[in-house]
Amino acid sequence: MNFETTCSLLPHAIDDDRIFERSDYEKAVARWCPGCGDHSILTAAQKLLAAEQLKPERTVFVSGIGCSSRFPHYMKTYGVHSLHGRALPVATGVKLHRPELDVFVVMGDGDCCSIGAAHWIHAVRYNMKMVVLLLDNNIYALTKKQTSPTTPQGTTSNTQPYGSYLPPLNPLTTTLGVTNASFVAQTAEWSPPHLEATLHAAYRHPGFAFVRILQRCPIYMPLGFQKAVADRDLVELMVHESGVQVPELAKVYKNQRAHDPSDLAAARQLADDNSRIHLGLFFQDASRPRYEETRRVMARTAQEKVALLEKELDRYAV
Ligand SMILES: Cc1ncc(C[n+]2csc(CCOP(=O)(O)OP(=O)(O)O)c2C)c(N)n1
Ligand code: SF4
Ligand SMILES: [Mg+2]
Repeated sequence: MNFETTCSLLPHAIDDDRIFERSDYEKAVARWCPGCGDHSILTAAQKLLAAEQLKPERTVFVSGIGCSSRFPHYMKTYGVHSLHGRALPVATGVKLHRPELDVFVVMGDGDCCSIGAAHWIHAVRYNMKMVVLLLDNNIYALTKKQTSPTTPQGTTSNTQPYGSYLPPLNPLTTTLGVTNASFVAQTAEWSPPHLEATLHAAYRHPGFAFVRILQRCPIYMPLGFQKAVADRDLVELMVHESGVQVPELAKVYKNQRAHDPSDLAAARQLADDNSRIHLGLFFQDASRPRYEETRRVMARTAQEKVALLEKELDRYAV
């Protein structure tokens, strides 16, 4: 586990008059391949933090393991590059103990939908306030082209050289099927205006904001999503006054569908429709209960903690 801190994040350096530029959130030069969709997601995240003026020392990016999970290394905030599939339990712990922090979770499709699937289901139900980004390139990229749960049927890979046999898992219908889901959106890294608007909506949501970001991996899935980038007819924008609003895309995508994000049944039906790639907000309900409201760990001073510990130990004194 790699806990990242820099001197500039220490409390003595805090000055509340600070104005943050996007560059204030930039850290190491990203080592992703040229053309990797992760680059534009990183830019969008840094722009969101600057737009919202999030304090670096009050912001945490948590990831698992994968190409996408290198994300925290490139953000000048706190970060935990944890274990494969374990980003959500780590983020849950951070949020329970430090509810005042802004928590962002970055996972790949293997990370979230395979080894981390059990955590994913329960985290959706817990509905703790955090922005959760699924960087879905339909492949295990870090481990060099292994089939993931979202790999399209028939794709040849190093683990399934004759083509993947099973139909892929749909992260949207899965999330929308979990009790207490409160925000489910889909966007694409090749449409920065849509991506940025979606991240804003997710950040403003008072609960677990799940965003599936379709992400190109030109190395191991060179054809994946390329058709949709070249042919805008394959994409359909979901439009609604309560949805993700991107007026400048009205002329870009001629296929548009009115969808009211308060309608869960319609959201599930739409998420199950594979005729086009739907971009937008499938579902939002800001009133759903949040786990941290009932299970918040009370803030205590060090002395109070020691006193409570002593009291607990005294119960076993003989
Ligand atoms: C417990 C464990 N199992 C397996 C691995 C090997 N492993 C590392 S990353 C990865 C898959 C990454 O794919 P994904 O989550 O889709 O991220 P991407 O690289 O595509 O961004 C696997 C299987 C590991 N590091 N730890
Ligand atoms: S292998 Fe694919 S996902 Fe990984 S950095 Fe390269 S382009 Fe991105
Ligand atoms: Mg992947």
